[in-house]
Amino acid sequence: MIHSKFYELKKAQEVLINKKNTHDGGYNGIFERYEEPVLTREHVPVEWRYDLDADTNPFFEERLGVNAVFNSGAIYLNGKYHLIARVEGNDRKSFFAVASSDKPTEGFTFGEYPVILEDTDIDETNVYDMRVTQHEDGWIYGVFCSECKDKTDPDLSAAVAKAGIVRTKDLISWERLPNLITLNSPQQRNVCLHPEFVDGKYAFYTRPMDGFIDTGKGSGIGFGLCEDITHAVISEEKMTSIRKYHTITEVKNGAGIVPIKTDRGWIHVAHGVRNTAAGLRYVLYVFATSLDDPSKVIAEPSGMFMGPRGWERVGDVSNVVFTNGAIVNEDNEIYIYYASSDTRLHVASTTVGRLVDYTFNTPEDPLRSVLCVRQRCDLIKKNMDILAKEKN
Ligand code: M1P
Repeated sequence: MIHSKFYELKKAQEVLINKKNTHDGGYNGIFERYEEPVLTREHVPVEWRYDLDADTNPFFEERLGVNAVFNSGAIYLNGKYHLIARVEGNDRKSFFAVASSDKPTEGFTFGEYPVILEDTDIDETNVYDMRVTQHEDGWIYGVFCSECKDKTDPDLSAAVAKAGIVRTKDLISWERLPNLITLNSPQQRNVCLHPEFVDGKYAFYTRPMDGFIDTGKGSGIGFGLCEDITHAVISEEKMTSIRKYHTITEVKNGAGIVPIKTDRGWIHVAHGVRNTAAGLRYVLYVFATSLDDPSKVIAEPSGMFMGPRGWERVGDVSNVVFTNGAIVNEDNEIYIYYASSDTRLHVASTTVGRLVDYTFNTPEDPLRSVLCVRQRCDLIKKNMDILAKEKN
């Protein structure tokens, strides 16, 4: 007989999954945050964590616990919202799992099994952060970080990050393709496939890195083309959004969501990292690239689009917001799925119109305090004139 606790846990989980999610009441005109996370470790099916056999689990103990559910790819298919989440076991290894819902902000339930990746490399130890691209070639691609121990370095934490590639038509069976090779960058993380061919080739946003954590000479988000995605090799990476001194991207930045096509350009929501006395701080920022040349930045609003707030600041890796997935539906609503502190997954909503307005009408960072004050005083003066006029 199955332990009664199983049914209790299932019931509690159902309540959690179906809990209505509403805006948190904050206002900036740009996006709305939702109060409840869309995925947490409590959303992971009980059957994935417990052994239901009373003989082998008489105390109904959790056997394979889950520590966190966070950085998630996202795709909208046949009217359903799908998240391809990073699920991290208590053993620190991550894997991917698809959770789907009819609604963008609540009701996400995992499928029967996690994503089964083909085991192509005995040295691959961890996989995480899949960006899911519906490509114009008809496939859905997932590009993720594939991590191995750096055997050339005796330091036990030394690792090598590469970009793994899979493709699917149904989010159930996934074909593994060889990892991306970037001839000029020894390591890659935060790689994202552009949804359209560029000059007849597959186009990737990359993040050249000298080391596993440090981007080193890597000056920002790169862009490269390859002929054949089944043996993807990029021989040249151009820079798109670059890191800048004393900005939110000073330490590193990386591609986030698959860029959203608008009539003004491709809009990217990426992450930027700065150092602080309390450690690294990760925020989201926005930039746009040209429709004619998706490597060319044509707008970059100043500063952060979204930073960690309130309880989002606390988790396994505190002071982090991170995104690798967003959905645009047929009503031009945008749902950005972002994780906080490498622990849980949230959602924020906006619209194509509002995001375009933010991207192209928010002033750029003038990069020096004296110019920032001038920028702000110009705004205040404009408003004072409007208020004075209103009074008369
Ligand atoms: O811990 C914060 C994030 O760190 C990494 O991002 P980046 O490569 O830009 O430093 C990623 O491992 C990401 O998963 C994680 O959320």
